[in-house]
Amino acid sequence: MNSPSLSTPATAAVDVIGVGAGFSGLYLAHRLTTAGWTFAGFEAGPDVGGTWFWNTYPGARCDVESIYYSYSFDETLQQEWTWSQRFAPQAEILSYINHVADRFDLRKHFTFDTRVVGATWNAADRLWEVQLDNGETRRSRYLISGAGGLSTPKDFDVPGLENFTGLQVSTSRWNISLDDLAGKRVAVIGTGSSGVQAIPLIAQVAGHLTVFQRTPNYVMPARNAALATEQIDSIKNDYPTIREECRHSPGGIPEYPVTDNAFDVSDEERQRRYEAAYERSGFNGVGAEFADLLTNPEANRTASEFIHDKIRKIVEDPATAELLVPKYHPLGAKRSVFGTDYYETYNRPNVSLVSLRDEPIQTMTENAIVTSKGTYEVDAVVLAIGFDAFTGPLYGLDLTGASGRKLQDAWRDGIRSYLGMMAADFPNFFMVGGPLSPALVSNVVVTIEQAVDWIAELLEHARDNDAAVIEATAEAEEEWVNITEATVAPTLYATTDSWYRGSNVDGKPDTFMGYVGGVGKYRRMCTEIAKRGYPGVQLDGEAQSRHLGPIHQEIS
Ligand code: NA7
Repeated sequence: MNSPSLSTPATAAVDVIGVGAGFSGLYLAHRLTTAGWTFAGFEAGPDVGGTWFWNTYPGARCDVESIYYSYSFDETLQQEWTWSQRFAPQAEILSYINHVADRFDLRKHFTFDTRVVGATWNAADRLWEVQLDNGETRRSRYLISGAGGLSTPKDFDVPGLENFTGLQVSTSRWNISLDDLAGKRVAVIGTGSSGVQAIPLIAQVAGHLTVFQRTPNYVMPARNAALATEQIDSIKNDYPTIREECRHSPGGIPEYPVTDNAFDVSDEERQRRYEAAYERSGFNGVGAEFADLLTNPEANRTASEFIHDKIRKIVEDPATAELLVPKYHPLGAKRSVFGTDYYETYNRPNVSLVSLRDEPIQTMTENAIVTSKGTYEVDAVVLAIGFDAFTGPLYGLDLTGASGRKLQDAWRDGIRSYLGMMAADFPNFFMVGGPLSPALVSNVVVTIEQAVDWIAELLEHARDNDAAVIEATAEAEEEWVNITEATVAPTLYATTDSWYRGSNVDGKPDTFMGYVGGVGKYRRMCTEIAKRGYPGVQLDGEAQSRHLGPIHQEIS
């Protein structure tokens, strides 16, 4: 195959530098090298897997069903891989990613144990100068981030943590065995998805487990189960249809259409539907049962109270149950959590709960957590405190754009992007599932595949037009920011502090970091943008149209 490379300057080693070897980076490498581009990938970890390489804590699994949370780009791949469970555990997802890397011979495109620590746009040569943590600089025409949304752990902002001399581990960099906690007095700080998955398993081995909870969350039962042979056969027969449904759905999974509102039905019917959703579980669970649950606070209250009742029924100690009841946000407005035996775990005699809303941590000593109300002696502390989502990994690249400004300065007052894939003033830089894309609130693998394909086609479009520089216009970026804000504004997401809005990291601007109009609509819009010659995108500084225009309103 002839190289499709542009007349790349002799100093540019490769057409594309890709960051990360997780779901995004691997498909990027496959898609672009198959099309003939030269590609050099850099991965900070020692092997492929991204999030699924690092998050090895007990109980780690994806809460999107594995048959959907997997690549769709190759029919043979999806026929030959068999998932064992509805929600595969981390080790199985990592095996799958390794299988994909082996099957398509993708490791050869990556340098491992090597982190991208800086990148500067060289306007004269029209390429990126990319600095690596081994001191080398590499050059590429395009720079594409597949660094993920949840790959930079949040700073350990627990006061006095440095005083603690016992065992300390974080869920996102788990480097001990569960047995290391056997018989110990263990503290878990944080009750998001990671904490909720780990807590029941830690409780089984710990001498005593104390959970330090800041914000109680809605935890719905995952209902994980082995997949039966007949189910697997039927899925494999239907895969093309299932994948197409995912691509055109709101959240990247096949969803049965819900059009009625919570008060359209009787109280009894509503309860019946919530019960059925609770039994069935699945992405968004009870929170997806009526169309207005994320827009009408009264409607939401019916679903929230349904979960409150479940908690009060499961947890035997009424005082503990009340602490676990989520009362600071509506169901679904912050990432819902799916667990196995989570609330039941608080019935164990060796488990207790501390509410940090009632008694904040003041400091830690060498062997204790000191709150405003008491001192809790522990041998081990497990931090499950989350991530600096989306911007953490991007700012880690320390990008300097065309005007000499850093990305973190360009976004200081609010996070911006064009379609979640490009940023004005950062030519030839692309993000797979970046901020303001649907990645935040969808089955991210669907968004990843769509973004990689769209970016690949845009590179081909530029090549066909003999253009070397691709850049989103500031006008189109502004329009996309406005569209994402207007889409989220009527929803309850906008009213709730969460990592979705950067509220978990001090100093982060308040921007809801996703597009909530649905992956189907987003895909159709991106396809239409390509069809119309990429409005909002400049090739070599020449704008076909500087504006995105009314495409978003025109697409249903
Ligand atoms: P999350 O969902 O951000 O959860 C972090 C938890 O840690 C949450 O309960 C936080 O309380 C709590 N937290 C954070 N910082 C502190 C401090 N300093 N002190 C006490 N408690 C703290 O992260 P996860 O890793 O569980 O899940 C991330 C995503 O991965 C998840 O949403 C899925 O998409 C997969 P808060 O709610 O902020 O009050």
